[in-house]
Formats: sequence, C-alpha cells, structure tokens
Amino acid sequence: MTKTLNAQIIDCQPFQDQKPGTSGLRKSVSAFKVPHYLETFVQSIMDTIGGGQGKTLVLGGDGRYFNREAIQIILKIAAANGVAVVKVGKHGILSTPATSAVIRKYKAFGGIILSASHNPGGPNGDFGVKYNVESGGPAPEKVTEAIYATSKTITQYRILNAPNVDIDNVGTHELGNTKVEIIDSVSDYLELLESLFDFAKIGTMLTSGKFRMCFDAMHAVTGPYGKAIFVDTLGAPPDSVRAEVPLEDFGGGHPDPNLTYAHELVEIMFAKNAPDFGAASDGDGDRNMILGSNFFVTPSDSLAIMAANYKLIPGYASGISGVARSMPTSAAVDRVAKNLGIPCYETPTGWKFFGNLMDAGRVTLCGEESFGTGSNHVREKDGIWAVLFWLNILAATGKSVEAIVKDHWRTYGRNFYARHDYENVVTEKAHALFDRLHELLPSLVGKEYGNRKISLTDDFSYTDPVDKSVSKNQGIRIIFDDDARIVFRLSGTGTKGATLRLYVESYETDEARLHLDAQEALSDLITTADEIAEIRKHTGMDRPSVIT
Ligand code: G16
Repeated sequence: MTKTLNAQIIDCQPFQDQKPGTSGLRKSVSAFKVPHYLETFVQSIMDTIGGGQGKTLVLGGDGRYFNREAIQIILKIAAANGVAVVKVGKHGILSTPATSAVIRKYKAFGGIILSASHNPGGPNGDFGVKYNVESGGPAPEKVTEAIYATSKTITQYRILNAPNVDIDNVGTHELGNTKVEIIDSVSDYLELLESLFDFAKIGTMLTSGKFRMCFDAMHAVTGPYGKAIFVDTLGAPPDSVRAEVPLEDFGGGHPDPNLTYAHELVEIMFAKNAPDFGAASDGDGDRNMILGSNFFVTPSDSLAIMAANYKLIPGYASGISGVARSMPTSAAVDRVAKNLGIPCYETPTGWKFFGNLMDAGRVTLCGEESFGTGSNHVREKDGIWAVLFWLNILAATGKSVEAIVKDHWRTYGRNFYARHDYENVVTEKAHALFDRLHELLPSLVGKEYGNRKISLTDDFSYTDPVDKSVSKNQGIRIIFDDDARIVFRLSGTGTKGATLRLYVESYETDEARLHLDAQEALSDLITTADEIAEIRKHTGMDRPSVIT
C-alpha cells in the first residue's frame, strides 16, 4: 500500500563548490555540516539519476565522524524521492569494496559511500560522499559532472519528516514508502572472496603455528572485515588483527596505509622476530600496503607480482584478459603483461578509469601506485582482496614475501620507484610551478641530465578505448631514453591547499644493483626533478611531507 508521504520541500541556495574530485566530494566535516550542504548534494545525485522511483540503492560508510548522522539524513532524502529499497550496512558500516560487491550482487541501481578514504576523520577531519553506479564502480566523469552542474543550480530538496531508523540491528524497516534493509556488512563480500581464493590452503598456513601475520585495520572500516575473515573464518590467532575497532576519528591517526602513516605496523614488521606477513588498509578499506618480515613491497611491484602469479589463485587461474595501471604507477606490470602476451592499459589516476575496461572484459587486474589493487570481482580497489591474494601466493609457494619479490626482480628486472608528496602547498604557488613546467616542456626534449637524455615530455592525455572519452592534463611526464621517468601531478583528493606529487622511476636489470635502496637508486632523478621544476623554491619546503 502506498502511503501519503510526510515529505517536506526545503528551499535552499545552491552551493558552488560541490565538484567531485578524484574520488567523490571531499570536504572538511565543518563544510559538510553547513546547513543544507549534504542535503543539496544528495538531492543533486537524486535529480541526476532521474529520481528514486523504483530504484534500489546501497548506502554505507567508513564509520568516521558524521557517518551515522549523514546516513539518517540520506535515508530520509531517499525516501522523500521515492527510492524503493535502500540496503544499509549495519551500524552504517560498509567498506568501499563491500559496497561495490553488494551493488553488483543485488543488481542495485547504485550506491552512496560516505568516506573521505585515507583523509583523517573526527570533528576537525574530513568527510566525503561518493556515488557509485550499477556496475558497482565510481560514477564516471560524465555523471559526476552532471551532479556538479545540478548542485550549482539546485534550489530545493525533499526530505521525509520521520524518526531515525535503527541501523544497529539487521532487519527491515519502512520509511515512508521506502524499504530500508539493514544488512550484515561482511557476509556478501566474504562470500565473493571465498569464491576467488583458496581459503582451505590459506587457513592451513594461518593455523599451522609456523606463520604469523599482522593486519592493521588502523581503527578504520576493515576492522570488522579483518576479524571476520582472517580470524573467524581462516582461523588466524586473534592478535593477527590489530586496531580492529573502527573509531570515528581513527584513534587520531591518519588511516593511510603507507610507511609514514602506518608506522605502528611498520615498527612491528621491521623489528627483530617480526611476523612473516604484514598488511594495512585505509579508512574505507580499498587501499592496501603489503609488508614481509623486514621488507616493504611497493604497490607497483605488488600489482606486477599478482599478475605474474595469477595461476596460483583459483578465481583467476583460467586466465586474465589484461591488466591496467594508472599513469604514475611504475611500468613493472607492463613487463609481466608483455611476457604473458596480454594487453596493459595506462589510464589517468582514479579508479573510475578502470571501470570501462573491466566492463568490456579487457582487463582482469588493475592497480595504482597509491596503494590500490583490485580486479573485476568488484569495481573498486580492494584492500582485503589484495591481502588474500598475497596470502594465497604465500600459501601456494611456501616462500617468504621477500623471496617472492626478489625472484620477481631477477626475472623481470626492477622498476625502482618512489613518490614524494609535498602537502599543503599554497595553491597559487603550486599552480605557478605547473605553469612554468608547461612552458618549459617543449624545450626539455633532447636535454641531457647525467648520462640520461630526455626523449619525451607531455601532459598525459587519455582516450578511453571503450567510450572514446578524452581526459586531458592528467600529469606532466618527463621520459628519458633509458625508460626512467619523472612525473608531476597535483592531487585530486586533498582538502587543504594543494598537494604536489612527484613520482620517479628507473629500470634496472643489473643483478648487482637490484637490491639497492630505492631512494638511493633514484637520487640522481630526484635531483633532476628539483632542478627542472624548482620544487623547493615554489613550495618553500626543503623536503617532502611524505615519501612512499
Ligand atoms: C583515490 C582514487 C585513486 C587515486 C587516489 C589518489 O583513492 O580512488 O584512484 O589513485 O585517490 O589520488 P590523488 O593522487 O589525486 O590524491 P582513495 O583511496 O582516496 O579513494
């Protein structure tokens, strides 16, 4: 029976700054708490997707501060817009890859993910809203542009006048004419992962008493997932998962799994008698960092190693159609693809660019230097998936993480890689650096730096091979005649000032040099990058804020 809705139409002024970035709309919590700010953005999503009538949407978030409040607001807007069903993760929790899995499993129209990913949380931290489409992947640019255009002109939103929904117990509720289903946050996702990996083999390794792992959930969304999967399902000892309780401010930490921010895990993994395997994930569970005992695996190498070992993983053993990496990611995976005789695509930064390639069956595995790897099982990068992929390789080979990586380098050569981030740079100064670089680019070709010569310079442009859409200005590339590269980009996920990212890469096959420290092996390129771009002068910083 259709009820008469107790919906209110609220007049509002449009906001002009709701442009989604690399991964959704990210702003400080205080910006999201400005009256009507969240509401107008969510209504803009509703208007862009043609209203809610008859649609099923998935809703969840990473549990950060404002998550629970935002869930209630969005439920009431969804109900007032006639959405038929909203599936909500219990406690409002759904990791980004789990949301993608749920959208796909139930053939939902789309989903809303509340997260600012790896950005800090809490009242003084960040919040974010991301819209995913029916494939389970982030909305493509044409959709985010349409949402942005709507948000600039919107003058009203609809919201139901109703009490809050109990989101803390699995069950079904009626909100106006909308069915709100509170679902277990883990089970659908776990079922999918069980179909891909050899859980029996991994379980045998984890319960053998001879193998120790440490998964750091960084007080973010993967705590419940890590515990349910590694401990409750695979049988790892309970202390194999740390910082497993999601906290609204991530315990004051910065939930970004890299050597700087996951320092507690790094200390454990680089101590004497360290566990055999270490991993961390980020705020919303899509990123991962992989460590061995006293050993760090770069995300670019991790992707290449996964591709090279796909036959060991039941879900992929029948073959992988192709691989993709973002432009700044090292070319290590390109060498594996060449060897396997499969295509390798180079896309701009942003997981959304992999979606079309996966939907068209062109790629199975993809990854980014920014600690993201994933496959066509969902349409997001997937932290826990990556951990299981590695555990499956370790269980199948019986080798250590370090041995697997070093064997890989011996076979394919090593792509030395480093990323230097200069955070919170005055925006005008960052733009001045890029303006100058753009002017310089043509004159750089042919110039020599040490024993290298520049063979190509450009601002990366990508034509999607499936829908032919063109994305320009995706990062400045300076490529040398020995395949070494320097890349400059401005981050699309920061919320304070500008973040300059410098990526440097060189390729090495000399066995005597394969085990050098990456910063040392790349020191000449790092100096060249500063010489060309005058980074110190423009940023006023004499060293990067974060090195990964
Ligand atoms: C997001 C995107 C990734 C991107 C990363 C860094 O990750 O999904 O594709 O590589 O940001 O982007 P940028 O260099 O522009 O800051 P996440 O984990 O924040 O969703």
